[in-house]
Amino acid sequence: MHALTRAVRWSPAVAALRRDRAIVALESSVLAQGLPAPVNRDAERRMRAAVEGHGATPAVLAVVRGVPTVGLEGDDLERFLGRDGVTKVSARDLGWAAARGLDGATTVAASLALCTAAGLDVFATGGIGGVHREPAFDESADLLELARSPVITVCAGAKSILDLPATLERLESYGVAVIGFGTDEFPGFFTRHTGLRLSAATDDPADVVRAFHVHRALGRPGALLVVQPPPADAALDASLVEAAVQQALAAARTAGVTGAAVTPFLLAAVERETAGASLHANLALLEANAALAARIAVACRGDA
Ligand code: PSU
Ligand code: MN
Repeated sequence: MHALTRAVRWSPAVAALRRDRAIVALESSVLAQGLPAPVNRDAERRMRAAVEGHGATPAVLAVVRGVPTVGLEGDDLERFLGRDGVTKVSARDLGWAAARGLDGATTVAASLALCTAAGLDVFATGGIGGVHREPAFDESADLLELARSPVITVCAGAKSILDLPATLERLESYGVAVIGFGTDEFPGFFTRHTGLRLSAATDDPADVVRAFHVHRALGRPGALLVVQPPPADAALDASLVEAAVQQALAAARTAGVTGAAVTPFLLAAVERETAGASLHANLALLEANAALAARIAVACRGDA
């Protein structure tokens, strides 16, 4: 058991279950910035049900009116799903969001920081941020936080809007282990295949747990990134996605979008370009990742 920190508040519902059940942490930026209303509500519900269906407890991470929180629920969750007045919070923004009493939706980077502070071992998301393709240098803080957060992180790879070969290279430089689950390729978020080979692949959660224990015993600082392709019936065709991404990048150039706004802007543009098919894929993969994270979290506890 990790030391508890007063800097993080546990919701009563999650706190009541934390002794007996495995917990799967979930991010909130995907709910408040990545997905439009009202489907963000479906996403939250489906992820929650997937985690519970596999015997674990979901805990959405967020900064709630300035308080870093494990378990975003009730009226607070409603505010975040409404999206208005909710700031996108990366790791560096946590202290500031708290100091100003903001509602902050945590990205992968900020969520990993909260996992580490709260002693949570397993985290699920849709796709991590990574190295952007253009126009200027832009690399998501998700990568650096993965390098220093010893957390099993389940995702469908990095978002299709990114430079995936460069992102995978960066993960290697940073010492982040990448394990394919049911694949030996780095998935393309909306697409199942990228042709980017991985050196580790399994379809057994126990392998992930064993690797994590050794990783921790050696004092390795970083994450174990478990990647699985999006479900086959929701995945998109690579050429369709690439065409949509090109359109989205052109729109971002025209609009002069920079900084934290880039990722939400590109995701929304891809959604328009694919007539909502990307949204369908996004929801399906979030649910599948939450389910896999729950299986791993349950196996992790059994093995502790
Ligand atoms: N994946 C999605 N939708 C999202 C994100 C990921 O399908 O909204 C969010 C995650 O919170 C991720 C963040 O950490 O985008 C990355 O943003 P940036 O590139 O600004 O670091
Ligand atoms: Mn950025």
